[in-house]
Amino acid sequence: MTTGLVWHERYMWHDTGNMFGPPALQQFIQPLPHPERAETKRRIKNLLDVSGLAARLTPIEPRAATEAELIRFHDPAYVQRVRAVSEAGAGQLAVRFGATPIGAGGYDIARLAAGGGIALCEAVLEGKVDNGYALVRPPGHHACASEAMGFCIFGNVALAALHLLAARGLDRIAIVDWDAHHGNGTQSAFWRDPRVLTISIHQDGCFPPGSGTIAETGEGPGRGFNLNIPLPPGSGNGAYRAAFERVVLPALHAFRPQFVLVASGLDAGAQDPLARMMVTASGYRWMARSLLDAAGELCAGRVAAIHEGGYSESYVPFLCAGIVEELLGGGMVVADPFAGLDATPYQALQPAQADVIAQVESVLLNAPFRTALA
Ligand code: 9RB
Ligand code: ZN
Repeated sequence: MTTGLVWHERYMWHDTGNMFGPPALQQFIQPLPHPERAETKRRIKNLLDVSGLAARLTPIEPRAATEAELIRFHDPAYVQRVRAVSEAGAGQLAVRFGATPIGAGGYDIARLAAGGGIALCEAVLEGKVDNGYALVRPPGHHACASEAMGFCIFGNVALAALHLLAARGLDRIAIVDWDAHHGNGTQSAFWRDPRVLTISIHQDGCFPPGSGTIAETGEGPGRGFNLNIPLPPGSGNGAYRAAFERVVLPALHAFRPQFVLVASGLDAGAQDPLARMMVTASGYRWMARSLLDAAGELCAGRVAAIHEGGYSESYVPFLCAGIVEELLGGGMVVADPFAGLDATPYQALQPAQADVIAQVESVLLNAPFRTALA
């Protein structure tokens, strides 16, 4: 396999500052760096480099998404506001839940993140690489048409899908979001659009507040083309595997995408400070492998993973390396130093988790593209 890697030093310069959390925390605790900071992502790149994996990857140069590309999803007034705050030096973009600061130059970096996903999709479509990973920041899956949210400024994955539709003439794209938080922004981008099947597996009731229920399935022509799998806190490899076997993979086979995009958040990992899930590197590897196998059958293996959240400085690099190794075709150069977590009690599918998955299975059985479901 040839696997592309999108990376740019400038991604590390997106400045989120050191004010995170509710005011009551900030009053008494020495300011902490924002969780969505460069360090985790730089440590991923470092591990890819020192392990020799990066040398096996094809570098894909990102470019800044143009304003015309951004407004395929975003409100032009919102794009101008992001630009104005960035040009003014810094500021808080989020109108709800705080937490989405931007620093000087952040507008161009956010456009480079969106453009990184687009560049990767183009490289895959042109056959320059078979698949790839875009190690971008800021992340994107909470960003809405006219609202920054949850560290996300522009909807990187949504914009990549819109590019494949608008500029490359594709008409069926699947997005699988394994970030521990609900991919609400991506969901909103295709809420009424049957060309894009959006699937989010996330921790029930984590972030954004109140978002990501099973009942959110899309509207109008898009009805049935959005699947949410809100798993209970504490879900691990067994729950994620069952969600894939019973929902994600059957949905992909029924929908028959021409391209699979992954919103690759690594905060479902067992050591994450911003979520309460228990996925290990072997769990992320298994999910990556099963998506690659499905994409191999359905769309010539066209898979582009675009980075989202993931905040454990010690674990996230190993989760990402595992995914990248699967993209490269398997094998194990970078073993999980925390593989002992695989044997944590309750890693196997639990009844409360199976119950949620069964509910989503029945939503899937009524999906408009269900005819191919045997
Ligand atoms: C704050 C709140 C957050 C915001 C974002 C995340 C995770 C994002 C991610 C977690 C907690 C609320 C600062 C609510 O990784 N997505 O993939 N907390 N946000 N209230 N306040 C004051
Ligand atoms: Zn997340």
